Amino acid sequence: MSFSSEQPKKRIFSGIQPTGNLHIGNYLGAIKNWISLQQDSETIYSIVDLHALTLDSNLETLNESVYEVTAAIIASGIDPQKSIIFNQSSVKEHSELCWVFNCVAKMGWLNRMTQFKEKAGKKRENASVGLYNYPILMAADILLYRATHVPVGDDQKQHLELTRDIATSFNHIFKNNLKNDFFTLPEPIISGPAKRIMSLKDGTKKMSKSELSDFSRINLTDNRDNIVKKIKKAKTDALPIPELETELTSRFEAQNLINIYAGLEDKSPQMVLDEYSGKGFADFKKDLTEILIEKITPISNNMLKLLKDKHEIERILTDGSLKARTIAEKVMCDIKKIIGFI
Ligand code: AQP
Repeated sequence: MSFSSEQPKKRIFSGIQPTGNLHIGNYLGAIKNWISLQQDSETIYSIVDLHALTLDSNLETLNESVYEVTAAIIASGIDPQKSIIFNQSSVKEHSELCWVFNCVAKMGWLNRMTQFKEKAGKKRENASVGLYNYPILMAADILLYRATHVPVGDDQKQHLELTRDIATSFNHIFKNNLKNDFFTLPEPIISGPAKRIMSLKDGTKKMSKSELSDFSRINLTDNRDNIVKKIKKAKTDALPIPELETELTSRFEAQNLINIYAGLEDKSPQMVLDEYSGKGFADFKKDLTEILIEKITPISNNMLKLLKDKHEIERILTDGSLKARTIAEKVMCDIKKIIGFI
């Protein structure tokens, strides 16, 4: 696949934070889509290490996490021959464009972002300015490559809407210097029953790398024993599995396990209910455990193999960075001309 800095017909960009072990939420909500997209599109996938700086708790493990996350996405099926894989900090234009967008976006837009509210929590005054600005950097990541599509989990939908607002605003502010809109508006790709996988301990909370309890998630590095224990302990309710999806709406934990099963097996939740309705969760959990083991074990084995050769991971990232920079430098140069910088 060859990549140019011109506006492509279809170009995919997505990123993942090096903030600890990836989990099945990351896999089903993002990476699984990334794999299929690389067959027929230009695909650019970034380990977004600048985003990881937004929380102090990520700093200690940052370096190690970059290797782990890179290994995890390759082990899951992202092919460095087909996709550009690179670490965000190695392409300085991300930060440069972020500043331009800081001056395009409005405070009111950022004040509406729910992820900031969730992550900053009650100690908002102590949150970093970077955490507040996170969606602006995300807009720069996407628009720097003039991406047309962004595969993300449901949790990132609001940030993508902000990216579209920034692109529209940029096109409008500089319309006198442009023949046509410079940025096309990127579309989200959010699909399937696994677009928001919830915590195994609380079906109202997103499964997350930074949640303290390891029992809240299935990591891509979990072994058979861990998976058995975690699914056994996963919260459910006393009712049997229902016939219809509508009967799951207020049964958050039950719905989450059905969605995980459906996502892993490429089935709709209704197909899973057709198979299990009337049964209790004990039988269902046994089957879900086996499917998880079958899907995750090859990924974690592959990942461990890749992590034995860190130089190879560095080589892949350096190669990806060179390719990413070729596009980013040209786009940034165009943007500077449009703004009027000399
Ligand atoms: N629970 C989830 N269900 C579905 N998709 C998810 N994603 C994350 N969690 C879920 C998707 O995974 C991609 C990479 O996410 P990220 O690591 O860059 O950031 P995040 O969304 O903040 O993920 P975490 O796990 O919650 O990380 P921490 O705890 O470090 O903040 C994105 O496409 C995301 O939608």
